[in-house]
Amino acid sequence: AKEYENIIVSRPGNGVGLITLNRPKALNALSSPLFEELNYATAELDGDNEIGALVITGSERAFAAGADIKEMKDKTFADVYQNKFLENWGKLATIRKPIIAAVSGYALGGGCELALMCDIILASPTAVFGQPEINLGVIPGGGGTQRLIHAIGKSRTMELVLTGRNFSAAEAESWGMISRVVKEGEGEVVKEAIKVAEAIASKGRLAVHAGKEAVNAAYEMSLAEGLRFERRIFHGLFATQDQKEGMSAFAEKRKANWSHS
Ligand code: CO8
Repeated sequence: AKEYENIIVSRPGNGVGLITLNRPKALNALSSPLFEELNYATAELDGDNEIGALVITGSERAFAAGADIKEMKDKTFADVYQNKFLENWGKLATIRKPIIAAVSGYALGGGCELALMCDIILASPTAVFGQPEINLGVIPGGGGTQRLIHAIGKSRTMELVLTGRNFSAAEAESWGMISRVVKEGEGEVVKEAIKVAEAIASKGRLAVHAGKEAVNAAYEMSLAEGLRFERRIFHGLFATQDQKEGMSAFAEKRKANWSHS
């Protein structure tokens, strides 16, 4: 197993891989080495047959307070452009297994964008979201302006991106950016995220991957194309053992035993 310095990888539940961001002194600021480790760990869990879903979390105080400002401070345009600075962030969105963000405390800038790259967001009542990049003389660079639009609409996205103001878990919930706010208490949001991940991991993997792929396609396609894409994937699942098993189990009034094939 690989040794990590900026994250902790564990397996807390049935079929669940948990990645805990672990730079407490910097409020989990997303440095390049941290993101390299995160990409490595998510790819490894994605390829692991024992794992059906992933959870990414931080600490009670901070999910992640953004990209590492101290690392970025002295970089020039030539540095960031030529070295494709932070381009590898996009890799997270290519993971096939569902990823749940369990957010407590600060999820600012790149931290908010990291949560938005995940498939499901659960938040503690203490969560504080925001895209404060405007206060640093820049704009979001990890999808904030694009994914937020889809999640909460133009007017709110404009307000948040242009004022840099923070917003609460309750606001994020009322706008539909997150699934829900969990009950207060230390560790509650991670516990709840693990439960959701276990529920997903207990299903047939092929159908889960297909479901994620189809939902994500809605971001890229027109309604007509998306509906056709969905129908084709739906048709394709009739070639799987899990479809035979799932429907037979229903008819025979028993629990399905997925072979993930
Ligand atoms: N980068 C580096 N270090 C950080 C960061 C950060 N983003 N956030 C906090 N820290 C460090 C602090 O410098 C401090 O370190 P030290 O003890 O050495 O001084 C330590 O963490 C604790 O922080 P504070 O003392 O500031 O703690 P407070 O409780 O007083 O404040 C805040 C907490 C409000 C979260 C405050 O730390 C803060 O405002 N942080 C910066 C938030 C921010 O602006 N984030 C956006 C960063 S820019 C970004 O994310 C761009 C994304 C681009 C993605 C591009 C992808 C392609």
